[in-house]
Amino acid sequence: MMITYVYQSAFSSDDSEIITSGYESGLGYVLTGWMPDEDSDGIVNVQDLCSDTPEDEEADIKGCALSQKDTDLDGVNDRDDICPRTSTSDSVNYLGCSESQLIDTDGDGVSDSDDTVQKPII
Ligand SMILES: [Ca+2]
Ligand SMILES: [Ca+2]
Repeated sequence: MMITYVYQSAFSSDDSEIITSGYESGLGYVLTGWMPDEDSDGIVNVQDLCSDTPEDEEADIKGCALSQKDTDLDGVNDRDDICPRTSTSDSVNYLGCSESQLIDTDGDGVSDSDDTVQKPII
């Protein structure tokens, strides 16, 4: 027999688990699932790529907060990295910026490494 739920919801009773329930005609509300969420980031453990997500940060759909990611692989996490897209061959300062990302020859506020239109220097 196939059960069709006309309404489904997910909630967490104490933030360490995600419980799903549904409403089935004739039965009322029924429990449909339970999965642990140990770091309470809203992503269940089986889908969470980053354990121990800090409570004060929001996790993405993979369960990772900015402080747990390093998108440009420069050794500085995305929360602290003010220079995204650093070349992997460059060394960086504590803010995740390489030497070339700090140079702004035309003074327009865009570093030379990201600047596609250099203003003429007069
Ligand atoms: Ca997580
Ligand atoms: Ca960087």
